[in-house]
Amino acid sequence: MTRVAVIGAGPSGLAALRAFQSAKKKGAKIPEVVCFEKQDDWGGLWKYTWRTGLDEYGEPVHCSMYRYLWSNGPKECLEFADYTFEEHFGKPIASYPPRAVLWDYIVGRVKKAGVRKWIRFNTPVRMVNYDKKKKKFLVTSHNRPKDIMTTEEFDYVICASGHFSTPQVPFFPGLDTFNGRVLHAHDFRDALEFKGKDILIVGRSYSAEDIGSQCWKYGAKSVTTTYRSKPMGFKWPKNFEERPLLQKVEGKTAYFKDGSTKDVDAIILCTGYQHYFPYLPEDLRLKTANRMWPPNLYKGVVWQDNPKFFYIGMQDQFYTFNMFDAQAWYVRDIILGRIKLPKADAMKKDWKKWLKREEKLADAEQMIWFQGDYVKELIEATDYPTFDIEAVNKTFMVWEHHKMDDIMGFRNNSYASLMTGTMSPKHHTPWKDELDDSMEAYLRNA
Ligand code: FAD
Ligand code: NA7
Repeated sequence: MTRVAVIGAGPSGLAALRAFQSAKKKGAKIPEVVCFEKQDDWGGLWKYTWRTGLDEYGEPVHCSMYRYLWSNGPKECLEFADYTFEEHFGKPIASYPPRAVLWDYIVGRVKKAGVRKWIRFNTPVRMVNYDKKKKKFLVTSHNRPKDIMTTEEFDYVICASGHFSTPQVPFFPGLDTFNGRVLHAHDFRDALEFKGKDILIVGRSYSAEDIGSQCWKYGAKSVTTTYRSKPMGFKWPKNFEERPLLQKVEGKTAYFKDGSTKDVDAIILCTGYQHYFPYLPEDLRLKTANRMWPPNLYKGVVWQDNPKFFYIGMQDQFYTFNMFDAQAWYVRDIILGRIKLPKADAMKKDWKKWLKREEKLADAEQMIWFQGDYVKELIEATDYPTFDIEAVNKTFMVWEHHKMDDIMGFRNNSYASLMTGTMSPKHHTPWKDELDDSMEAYLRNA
């Protein structure tokens, strides 16, 4: 029997499981699917843990999410086309759910699909090799509770282990003698730790924006962010400011590129993540920065040098859950023989065309339209339920405007579902005043 290994049970890996299960439900004969997951539960980054550093087995903690995290984009843009929020919660809900609500939603679909039995939890993949003679992958995994390493043969491998977990940590002179806490966003958990403190945030992207906003919301005395390329440019509240790049730290004093200084209590490095696959050999390993079109992937998923090896979710992301679905359905259909791959040179020509277009993208709006076009192309090739991509792009545009208008208030807006047409209700409490991020609080009717 044909065997498929899926590495990771986050939203991307779960999309792959759901894709196969949905084909089976429609009567197709599907391969045996085995999903390896290093954590003790599913949901990937959305599965919160208080742990940082190493877990109970000595594995690097995967989670980069923190308490009080609310969706940073409208839920309407990430909604599954085959399982709506309304179906899951039994009623329309507001547009920027906290982490626990989104985790519940992700998990709801795969519970319904009954695919948990395909997953081996607490089992990190240690190595994957391709045996050219046998034309099989040898996947070595480690059952941590039993401490047993096993090597098994698979016909296909889908790598869905995420790329926002291994931090990218630059050094600034004086960090080693700084008289306060220094941490990377990956290890940030509870904003209350920084209540009453002056904090410095390095970076200008989503983590910097959101961790800075959270610390402000939970009572930091001041938030200073420092940028390398350009400021974020939002209308920040009065104790929140942006400065050019940090040059050095002396004692508790931070020195910036414009010659200014600021005394701070803690430094949070929101400097991004690495695509890091320690379990992959050279000939299968994707090497890329965090970008909209990582190279060497036909249709963004097929590994050019071995088209029986796939990646899901490796792009920088505006689109998330439904893009992972589009990718998973596409990969499934290649494996099921429903989509025929072209020859190697034609695949290369195709992804290079996308790469060329990506290199010219000038701003977030162009990136959104680019990613929308990509998702559309994949969806048209499979039986994943179609939805109005242009309307999703337009919702993203409105979201961007809402952020520019009011960075601490954009989450108070609501949008219409692009799957059901239902307008989402407004949340009962403004985001900046709602300190309780539990599912019960969020789902409570006003
Ligand atoms: P992940 O969620 O990272 O899942 C990968 C899985 O692979 C994990 O379960 C991990 O344990 C497992 N794994 C890793 N290595 C191995 C191994 N060797 N063997 C076995 N298993 C392994 N997206 C949004 O849509 N909205 C948001 O508001 C949002 N906020 C975010 C906030 C933060 C702080 C971060 C870091 C990301 C955020 N994202 C958000 C983007 C996020 O990347 C996606 O939502 C989604 O989690 C990606 O899913 P994934 O399955 O590709 O990766
Ligand atoms: P991103 O989006 O990859 O951004 C990384 C940021 O880190 C970006 O602003 C970079 O600056 C900055 N960076 C990286 N290296 C340095 C150095 N050496 N000095 C200063 N600044 C640096 O990662 P995020 O963590 O923000 O977001 C990842 C995901 O988490 C995202 O999907 C969200 O939904 C949540 P640059 O912009 O290049 O000047």
